[in-house]
Amino acid sequence: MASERTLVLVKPDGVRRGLTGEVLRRIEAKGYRPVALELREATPELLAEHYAEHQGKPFYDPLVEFMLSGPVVAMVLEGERCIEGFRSLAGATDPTTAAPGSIRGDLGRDWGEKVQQNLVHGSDSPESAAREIGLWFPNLG
Ligand code: DAT
Ligand code: MG
Repeated sequence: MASERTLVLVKPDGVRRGLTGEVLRRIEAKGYRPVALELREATPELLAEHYAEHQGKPFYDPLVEFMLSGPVVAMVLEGERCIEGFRSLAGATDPTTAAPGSIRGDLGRDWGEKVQQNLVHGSDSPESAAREIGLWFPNLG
């Protein structure tokens, strides 16, 4: 299968807790390579597009507020099947029950917030990846 790309975010909780290096270590140890990487402040406009599928859900407003609470590290990874591969590294959405061995399972937990603070985002399909990479890195060739 041809190599593919995915968009990964270390969310504000991960940056705040000093876990960017640990996330990158796992990504690189797995064999995926960043082709773009930047410490970035999200904006409400960018997040409205990024999380368009979640608009109207009960956790949407807390999600946007959380994603604006500090810088994120945005990156594009490349590698064969890296979209599903990174989702597997990340683990399930709920960090309390995400499998040990995964980023969310090893490093995340419930903090009693309305929104799950689960350290990382990864695109969930080739269509999402293309859309999200275009949003976060419009000039990437
Ligand atoms: P994922 O990040 O695993 O792709 P998602 O796209 O369904 O999950 O949701 C986006 C983010 O919204 C997720 O990372 C955390 C938050 N979230 C999702 N479902 C939630 C819920 N039921 N309660 C609180 N936060 C939730
Ligand atoms: Mg998602």
